[in-house]
Amino acid sequence: MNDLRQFATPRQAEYLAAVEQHGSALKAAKVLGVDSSTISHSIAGLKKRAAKMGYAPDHDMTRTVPDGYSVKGISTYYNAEGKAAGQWVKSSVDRERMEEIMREGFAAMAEDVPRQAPIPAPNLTHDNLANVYTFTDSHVGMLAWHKENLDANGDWDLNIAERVLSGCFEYMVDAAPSAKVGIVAQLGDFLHSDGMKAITPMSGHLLEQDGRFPKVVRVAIRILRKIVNHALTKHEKVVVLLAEGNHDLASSVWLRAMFQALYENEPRLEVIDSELPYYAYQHGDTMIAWHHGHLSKLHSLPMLFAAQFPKLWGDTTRRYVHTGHLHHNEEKEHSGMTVIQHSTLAARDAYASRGGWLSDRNCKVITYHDTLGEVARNTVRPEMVA
Ligand SMILES: [Mn+2]
Repeated sequence: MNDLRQFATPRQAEYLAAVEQHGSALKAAKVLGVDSSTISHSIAGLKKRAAKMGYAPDHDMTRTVPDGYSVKGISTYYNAEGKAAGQWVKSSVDRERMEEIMREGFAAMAEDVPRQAPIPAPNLTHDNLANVYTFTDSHVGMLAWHKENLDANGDWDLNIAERVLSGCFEYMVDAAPSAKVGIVAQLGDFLHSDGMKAITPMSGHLLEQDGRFPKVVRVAIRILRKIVNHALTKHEKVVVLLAEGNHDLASSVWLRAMFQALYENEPRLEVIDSELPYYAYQHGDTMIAWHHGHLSKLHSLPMLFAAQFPKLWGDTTRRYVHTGHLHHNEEKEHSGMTVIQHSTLAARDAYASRGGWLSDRNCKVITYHDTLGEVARNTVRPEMVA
């Protein structure tokens, strides 16, 4: 069936059939009880979409392209009699539609992920406490060379990332109090690049990447599984945040879908299920919130969280929001909420070194009491596990 109907929504198909049956949009509109302009706008929209896919028979365009692609250009050459004698159809990827297909794909893929078997719970934990293990801007897949950042420990590649990230995380877990709740706060930019092209997804900047993207994905998943499983041995309840960062807009989507599926049979684990990159968790009278830092400035976070989570805000008396993105430490107590910007464990790539952005490398576990707020803190540095 090579006509407009193949591109139509059910509603548009109904309009097309009615126009065909009754002879005009005006007559069809009367029968269907809608305005005739509704029908003509709808059919005009349909023709536009069909043309984008390569179908506009009035213009000799009848060669369509697959879903997820759009027609970039068609050139037809006509013979002396004015008849179409040949045609080039050039297609390109339809970004919006590709993203939609990708999201559908992630959801479908997650259905087949083998489920992690439940891990036995620890015996004794402190009911009032929640540990927040923050690691942000890990940039797994980034390549840094000590000759370019003048840091003796300044190399960063897939192997080093795996060793440092899982090592520091285990160090944090073992050093922290036996809290009932453990929150694994992966605060975004966990993956350095977001697809087969080593560029940032938002602005297209070229990235220094170690290895092929499928390899980066495997290492990223392996690190996170190891970390989450280790947290499950220490805490009665484990909450996992897989935040969106500006380097992993799409990858954070499949990470959340995947980890929800992977731990579906683990009743002690909860993945924070939000596609809005502002996240919050209530621990008694303490509100713990997160935002990678790519969309809002630090000083505007308290008001924004109050507006986005009014009930949680009103229910709590101690409030903390954690961010990353800028790779250095900064902490300030605002009215009603303390804003904590975290450092990163990753080394500096040539881009950051040449730009002069120097920062200390560490990760922190902060322990929150349900009524008293912050009561303990541990800092772990890459050298401690090297
Ligand atoms: Mn970032």
